[in-house]
Amino acid sequence: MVLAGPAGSGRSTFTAVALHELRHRLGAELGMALLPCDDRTATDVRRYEQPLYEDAHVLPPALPSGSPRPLVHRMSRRAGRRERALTFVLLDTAQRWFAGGEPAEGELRSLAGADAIVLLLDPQDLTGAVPRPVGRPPTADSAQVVERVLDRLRTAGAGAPDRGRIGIPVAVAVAKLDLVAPQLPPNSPLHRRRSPGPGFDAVDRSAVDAELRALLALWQSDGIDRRLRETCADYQLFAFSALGRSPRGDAAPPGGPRPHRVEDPLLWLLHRFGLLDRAGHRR
Ligand SMILES: Nc1nc2c(ncn2[C@@H]2O[C@H](COP(=O)(O)OP(=O)(O)O)[C@@H](O)[C@H]2O)c(=O)[nH]1
Ligand SMILES: [Mg+2]
Repeated sequence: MVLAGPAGSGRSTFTAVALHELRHRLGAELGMALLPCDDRTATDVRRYEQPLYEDAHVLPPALPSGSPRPLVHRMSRRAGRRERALTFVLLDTAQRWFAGGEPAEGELRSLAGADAIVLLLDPQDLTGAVPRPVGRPPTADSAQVVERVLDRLRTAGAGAPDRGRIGIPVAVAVAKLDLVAPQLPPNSPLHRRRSPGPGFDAVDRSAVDAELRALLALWQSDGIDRRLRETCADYQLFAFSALGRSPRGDAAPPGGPRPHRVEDPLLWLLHRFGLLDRAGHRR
């Protein structure tokens, strides 16, 4: 799974918090084990977790530094007598990949080999969602990054193309939902928490997807949705907050991350890849 998005959209924070949640909370809830496949992954995961969970510090903007390395875990789950397992590879991307110009060879290779994409949108780029911070560089624009990623995915021939469209599952997620949540109506499905249990909630999934489609239109960003519909055979819209509230400068919010729906894109993908059944449906 390749994680893409503009600089500062929260890719590295998502990586840290989603892995932490999978290992410490969701794993037990879903009856699932997540084990690093090699020492390098174990060391790299610590570089993501330590600042946020131990040093109470936001992640350095330069993470991942150098050539991004995939984090490789074995994910396994017992369902009845059978064990289902998959190799879960997460690649947090370097910003320069999506900054424009010709795609580099390493970039195309990673995209061509990806089984799934998680593509983050920064709500600060969506007109009318939250004000765009002064000084945010024009290269850090979510709509532009969506264009580039879709373009590169097609060039790389990711997945078996489906009638000319990108065949692999694409999860598109509005990050930093805490910035947007106060303006949402009280009955918005985005406020809801996931009902605990070892399943994938398809009803909640379609409510959230529909809500986000409506919100993108409201935020004058329905061009993004149109583009996704034209180019992706299998995509869904998500929204999450990894931290739960805004950091103050470089200090992580007191008490550490309080994520909201950060696991949603992963649960959808685990469902798509056969590791997780729909809630109430057991194989
Ligand atoms: N309010 C809020 N800020 C966040 C959240 N996730 C990340 N950020 C902040 O957004 C900035 C960029 O995050 P980072 O993960 O480094 O983005 P990346 O460049 O895409 O890897 C940092 O200051 C983070 O603390 C969130 O859930 N809510
Ligand atoms: Mg980063």
